[in-house]
Amino acid sequence: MFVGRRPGWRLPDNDATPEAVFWSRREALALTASAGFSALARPQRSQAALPEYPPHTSRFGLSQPLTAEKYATSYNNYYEFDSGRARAPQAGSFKTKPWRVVIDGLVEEAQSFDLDDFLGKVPLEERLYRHRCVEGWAMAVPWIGFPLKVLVNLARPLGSAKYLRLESFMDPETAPGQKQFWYPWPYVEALTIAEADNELSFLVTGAYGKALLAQNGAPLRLATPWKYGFKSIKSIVRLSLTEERPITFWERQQPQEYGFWANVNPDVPHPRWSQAWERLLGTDERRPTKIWNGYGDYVASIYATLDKEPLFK
Ligand SMILES: Nc1nc2c(c(=O)[nH]1)N[C@H]1C(S)=C(S)[C@@H](COP(=O)(O)O)O[C@H]1N2
Ligand SMILES: [Mo]
Repeated sequence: MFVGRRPGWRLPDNDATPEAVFWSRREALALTASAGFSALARPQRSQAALPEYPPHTSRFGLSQPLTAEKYATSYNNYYEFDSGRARAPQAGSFKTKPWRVVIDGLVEEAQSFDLDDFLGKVPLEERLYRHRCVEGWAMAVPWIGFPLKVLVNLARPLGSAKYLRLESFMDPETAPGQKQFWYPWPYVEALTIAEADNELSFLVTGAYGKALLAQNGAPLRLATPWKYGFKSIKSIVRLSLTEERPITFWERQQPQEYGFWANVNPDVPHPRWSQAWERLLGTDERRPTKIWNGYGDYVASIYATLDKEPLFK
């Protein structure tokens, strides 16, 4: 019998919410959901399911229901397209194929490749992850993708590399938000090497059993579920290993409010609101925020020697 340690984000089959059950429950709840959602911008609808993608009912699970797909794909945050409430890109004109990705900086072998070519070679898996936006809403999504370290290790980082900088696309013609010159475009995020190497750090190419939709960050976005959602950078075109700590998009824009670390903590309020509670997207439920968004068993050790850093901002 296999008695290896089972990661907490991986539950036995019978713990994962069966899609049909969760759907009927969420559809019922949707009838009572507030009118706010009906006013949202029309999101890009489903692309064809990709046969090579793992099935919905994977062995990765959570102890809470998934967020209904229609909320996770319509209540979005994507400033390149819309800084308003809906924030779903008018995705029709956003071309995510072909998509080139570069990995460079302090590496032995910089690479530039077509994402589809790369995805033909890397095994994809499904993970049910919680997501906590710094603004107080939360969701749980069945992402499809592969561990971030798979891509980073391809380029063989040098010993001098201390950070991974991730950069989104730049194209103000298709992304009108990028004409708002007061933002420091392109969107940039960063992790330490230890964070990027952590098993939870995941590059996402799909969700809900399908190719990722533009509003969720197609064709390649990050998921670091123990950090506030703004770390989960969308539509990545470049990953660079650096020695200096990169200044991230929100840190550059509003350093009093947003820092580099952005780890979830109910006890450290945002300067303008409490982080003690979170609102579950698509429901009327509120529940207490968990430190590290509930993923402390996997990530707290990264920070054991960093107690002088502002880890929760
Ligand atoms: N490039 C880019 N990535 C981004 C953002 C953005 O505006 N631009 N918003 C971030 C924020 S604040 C959150 S909460 C999540 C939202 O992801 P979702 O729309 O898939 O829920 O994306 C993050 N990644
Ligand atoms: Mo967010």
